[in-house]
Amino acid sequence: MTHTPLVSPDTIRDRFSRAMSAMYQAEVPQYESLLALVEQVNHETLERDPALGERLEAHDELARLGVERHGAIRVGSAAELSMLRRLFAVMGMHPVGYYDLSAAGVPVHATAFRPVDDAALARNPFRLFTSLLRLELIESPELRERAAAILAERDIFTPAARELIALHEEQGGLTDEQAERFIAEALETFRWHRDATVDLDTYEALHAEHRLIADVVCFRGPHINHLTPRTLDIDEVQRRMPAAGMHPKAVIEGPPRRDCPILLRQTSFKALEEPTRFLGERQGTHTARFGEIEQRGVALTAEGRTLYDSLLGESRRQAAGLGNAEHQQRLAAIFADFPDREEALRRQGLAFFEYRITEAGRAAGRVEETDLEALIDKGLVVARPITYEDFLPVSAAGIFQSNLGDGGGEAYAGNANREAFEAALGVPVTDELALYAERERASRAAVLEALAA
Ligand code: OOG
Ligand code: NI
Repeated sequence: MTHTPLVSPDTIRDRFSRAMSAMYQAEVPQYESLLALVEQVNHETLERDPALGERLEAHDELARLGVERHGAIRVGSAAELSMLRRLFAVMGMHPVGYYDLSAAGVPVHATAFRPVDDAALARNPFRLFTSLLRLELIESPELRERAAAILAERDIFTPAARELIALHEEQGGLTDEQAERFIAEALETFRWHRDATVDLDTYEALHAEHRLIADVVCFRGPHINHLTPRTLDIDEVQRRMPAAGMHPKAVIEGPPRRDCPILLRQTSFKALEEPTRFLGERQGTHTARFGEIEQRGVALTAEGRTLYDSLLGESRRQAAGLGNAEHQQRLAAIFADFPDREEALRRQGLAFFEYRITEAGRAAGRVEETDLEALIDKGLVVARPITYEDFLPVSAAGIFQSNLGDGGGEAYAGNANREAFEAALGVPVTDELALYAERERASRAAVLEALAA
């Protein structure tokens, strides 16, 4: 019997993310313009700052930059969410983090499906922010039941996608030919449908409760609603967006511009109004899809995150209503309290770093010193910031709201329910801080072991 080799999940994810990007470019022409703008600005940034290019190269991040994207979808039931978990597992993407958006007036909670190990992240860090609608937060019992009944009627997966997912679980992987079929079938789940599954009155009733409920309930599937490329200079892309025909939201979410970028900065342009056909041959429109860009920095420890959250809270109090330029100035002034040198971030335990031995370290023979900062001073070890691979709930809420209209409100506030989310998902979500901490710990142990040998 011949034995056909299985393709690695990293290869399937890489191919799938390219196929998704091609599909979205064909669906949303502005996305193509956005990719071109980001590529241009990244190119100019690297020309101007060759040291940045060398650093990215040393961190295995230069190669992934051109393919790096995250997207987002919203699903309506536990069955859909748990099947998606199995679908993403085929591509080596696993649920990391729990995000409660009810605090921001959006009746969903979410996780990010993403690769977790270093080699997989370096190959293609494709991530999908995946929200689950919380029907239990809908006040009206009739509307809640109506929405649940509509959702119960649909299957967002093709029969072949279901078969290939089961085959993957049985065989422990897919062959090249099966992987190609899987990609084509899985893509169908994320496609845009111009035809709603409900009549206009039903759509409007759900929309009146919350626009997001209409978006999740009234269509055949969880259309991908944005794909976000990673830029090296978000301020510059934001500045050039209007000239390229894109109108960004008022302010950039997240921390201000810094010498040592932290976490994640994001901005988006408004959702498009798209013609939609409702049952009974009625025409209408629906806004679902938008554009977003992001710039990523170092992952913060729990202490760093607490400091970030408190400074961000202060900025939100002080900078509410300001335009982007003033907003960024105010933010920068408040974030002056957040150390902006790598050494300080390390010494104060605010951010995660990965340690590697240098050529000099390898040549040094047996070294007694075990203090990493002393070893760095001697040039025997280097520390590299670990890139933040996740999302930020306050930023995500800002992105949701800019696309849903501003009337987010507090209607659903204070309703985090991680246990219910994990029960729907079928597994616990991985704690993102534990992943970064383990990566730092393992690199430190490996360096010290090598120097002591
Ligand atoms: C997801 C919004 C969150 C991000 O990057 O934080 C998000 C959505 O609108 O479905 O994409
Ligand atoms: Ni996003």
